[in-house]
Amino acid sequence: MTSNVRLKQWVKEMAELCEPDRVHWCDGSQAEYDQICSILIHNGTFRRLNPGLRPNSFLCESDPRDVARVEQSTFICSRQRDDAGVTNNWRDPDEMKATLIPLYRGCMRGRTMYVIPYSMGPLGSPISQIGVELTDSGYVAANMRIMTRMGKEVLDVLGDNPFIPCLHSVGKPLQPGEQDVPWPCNPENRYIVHFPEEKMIWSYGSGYGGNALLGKKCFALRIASVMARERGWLAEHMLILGLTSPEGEKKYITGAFPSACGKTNLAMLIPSMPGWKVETVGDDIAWMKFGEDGRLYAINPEFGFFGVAPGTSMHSNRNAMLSMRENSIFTNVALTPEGDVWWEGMTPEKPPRLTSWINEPWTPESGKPAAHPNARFTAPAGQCPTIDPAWEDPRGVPISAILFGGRRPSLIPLIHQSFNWQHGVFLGSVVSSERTAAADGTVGTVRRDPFAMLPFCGYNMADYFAHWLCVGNRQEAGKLPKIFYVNWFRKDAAGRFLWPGYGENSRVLKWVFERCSGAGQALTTPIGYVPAPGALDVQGLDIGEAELEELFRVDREGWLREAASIREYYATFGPRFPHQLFTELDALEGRLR
Ligand code: OXD
Ligand code: MN
Repeated sequence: MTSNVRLKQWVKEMAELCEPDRVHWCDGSQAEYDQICSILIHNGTFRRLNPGLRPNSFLCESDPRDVARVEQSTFICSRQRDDAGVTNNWRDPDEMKATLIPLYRGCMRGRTMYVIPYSMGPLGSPISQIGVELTDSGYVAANMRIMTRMGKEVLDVLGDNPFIPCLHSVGKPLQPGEQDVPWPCNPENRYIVHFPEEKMIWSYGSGYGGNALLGKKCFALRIASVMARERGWLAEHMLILGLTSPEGEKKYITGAFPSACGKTNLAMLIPSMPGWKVETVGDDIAWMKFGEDGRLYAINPEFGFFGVAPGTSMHSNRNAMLSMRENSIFTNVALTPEGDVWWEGMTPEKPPRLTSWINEPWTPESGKPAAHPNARFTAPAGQCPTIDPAWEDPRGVPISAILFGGRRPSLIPLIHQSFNWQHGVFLGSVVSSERTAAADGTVGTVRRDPFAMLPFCGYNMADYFAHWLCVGNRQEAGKLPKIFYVNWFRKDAAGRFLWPGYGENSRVLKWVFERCSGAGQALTTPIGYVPAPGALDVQGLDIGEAELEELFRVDREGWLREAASIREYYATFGPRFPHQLFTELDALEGRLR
């Protein structure tokens, strides 16, 4: 077990509150994982997939009411409302505890409380952090073993030091003799709660990944963003990739795109450009600190991928498909008669017969999706064929460029570069995207998602912008990463995508690379730098001059309307909003007029 007095005391207190039948301290071993999976099979939560097709892998169907992150039930409970800011749901911490403690009382009856010590980041890295999750969900325990480094070794590294306490319950106690359901949850009482001053997380009522695997969104983004601001680093919703040129020069790039907008695809991209190579450090979260040399270094705090399955195929993301070929968990996908998984977009042809994610017989004529649009795969990152040799380097990898982006059918060009760091922060602050199925809400409507952190910033977003400005001011400008904005999703008047995307995005990465090494040619436009004619390598690509022009067109009228909408958006933040961003907005309008 552990000598950590605080940890032992907290586990004891939480067990007294939640009254589980038993407490299990996870050691993180394969034998323990196998045992948890056997229990989940016995309970009807997991189904073993055909070992000949998908070794050591499981299918799981959630309750149809518990399929995505629930932003309306996610709270930042700072002492002052203003410290949570206008983009977060706020509750007074004492009031929230008074609501939750009665719910937690006895909530684990009939269940096991798993104690999961986990490290976000390589064990022992100076950038890593340790949390302990208590959960009554075997599904969570199994997923945490893939998504984090967890178990005994973490306790050894933790020693007597502080940790982030994370309490999770599905909120469904069992009466003596009561038969459990395959996916216990409590949709009427869902709370995903963060106490930023205490650095503590309480989650109740949901078993879904982003609400229940507390190392990921709750710790590595919401609580870590608070820690990062206090200590001068950055915790971001970003992929990290390594890009190597045909000459063998390597640069690392991070990218912040809203949920389900292609971070995983970009992180694992197979370049269409001969001689170029992309390697994967992470697909969702980056923690970044300045090194002694003044450069920004990033680690991926996660150990696995919790990716969106629909749309993933050998064509769209071969490396993701190979990452999940074994030792993986699939949630809310469809089952084939052979005992393997399927989802929309996995193959060009739909299979004739399946069992759908709601466990019903399915045929292509059913008229309903076979997999839920937010169906997920959980796969060990180490199984990714393109995993970067430095992905577990405790020092992190040096970052040359930061990309922002979202799904915007019009206006935003394929790529533009900021004039400087402050302008780059402006670009991050106005990220907007069509909503996707990753969270509850209307899919397709455009919303602002600054830095792709709207659902994940653990404090006042206005202070977050100020933190980004401040981080840049403290460093030598020449050592800071360059900042770009990409949009793979611009459409023509007929509604067709102008850019082929996927592997062809390597052409855009090549220009980014060249801009970072000082070679790439650019045109100055009112919104930033875009590739000069001929600077974007389109050799061998079937794209016409007219399409290229449209991809980079800066529609002054459209941008003036966008600037007005940004001004309205900025006005919602109140007095803590940094004036430098208004300066950037004024300058943009000035350049457009
Ligand atoms: C995710 C998300 O699961 O952003 O990564 O919702
Ligand atoms: Mn994400």
